[in-house]
Amino acid sequence: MEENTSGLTLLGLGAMGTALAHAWLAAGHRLTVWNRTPGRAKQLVGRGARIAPSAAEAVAANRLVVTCLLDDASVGETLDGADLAGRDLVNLTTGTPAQARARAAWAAERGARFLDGGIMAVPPMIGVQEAGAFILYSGSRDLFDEHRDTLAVPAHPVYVGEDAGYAALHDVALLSAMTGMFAGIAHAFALLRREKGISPKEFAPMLAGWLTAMTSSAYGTADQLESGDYTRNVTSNLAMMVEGNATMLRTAEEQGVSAELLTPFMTLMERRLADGYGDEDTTGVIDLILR
Ligand code: FVH
Repeated sequence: MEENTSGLTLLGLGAMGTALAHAWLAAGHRLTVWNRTPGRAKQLVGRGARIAPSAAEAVAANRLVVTCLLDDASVGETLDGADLAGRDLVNLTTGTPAQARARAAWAAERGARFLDGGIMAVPPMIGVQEAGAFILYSGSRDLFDEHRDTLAVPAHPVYVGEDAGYAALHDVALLSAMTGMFAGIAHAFALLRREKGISPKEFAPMLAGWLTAMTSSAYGTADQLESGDYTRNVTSNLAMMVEGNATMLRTAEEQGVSAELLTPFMTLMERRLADGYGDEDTTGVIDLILR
């Protein structure tokens, strides 16, 4: 396959890879695709995509090569045997920071520039500018700057640093915060689950509004961490919050709900209070979990 300089190659046509392909094709980009299971690529031919017979030939077709595969191991498997010299490799496969750093070194040994990406979106948000999706990037700044317009097509690109591990680290930090929020949502609905007089659909806007209002606490935590003063601008102190925990635990008991989603965090709050930090809020918990 002949190399072209303005097109791009996409390896991986799962749910996310297919959404990326549609976005680039809709924006008029020349796209070469490859997928392990070839049938998944066929639907894109009618939209103008070129199907490469092998991953190596797909890599040879364009300077810019994007991978969106299951995991880091599948990236290694797919690119094994491809000539990466002179390529700009952008890996949108979710992985850990250490995997991203190792993949960056691996790409450099093969003569490629490397950018790791963390997609903060689900497939239907890709290519929909108003959906609020963004993609975190870290690694080669030159690669990012040169391909910024192309990278901006699926979702807003956010560059977070030369350290190739930073995109994955930001990604996982955001997903971890989301996981805690999902735990809270699950517990809240469980409390109401057996109440005939409370409709989940009526409660949902109240819950979403409350969580939205509470997210500004992230700024307060950041300010305390950067100043080193965990008592700065405290509005609800730990001593008061631990008292409130008792009410939450009693209510869970009354409603026949296990408190297992809440207790890990509450236990840490109690430990911090017992250590004498009742005039802080919950920022000190961060120090307790650092190993
Ligand atoms: N889908 C989502 O909501 C999330 C949103 C945030 C980012 N993730 C990450 O994106 C990567 C790809 O996710 P996906 O949704 O496209 O995943 P699948 O639909 O499961 O497709 C997986 C593709 O990977 C290919 N593949 C798997 N193993 C291998 C292998 N050993 N060698 C070559 N290719 C492999 C698979 O091929 P096939 O099964 O069709 O042959 C698919 O193309 C992922 O890192 C998410 O965490 C998505």
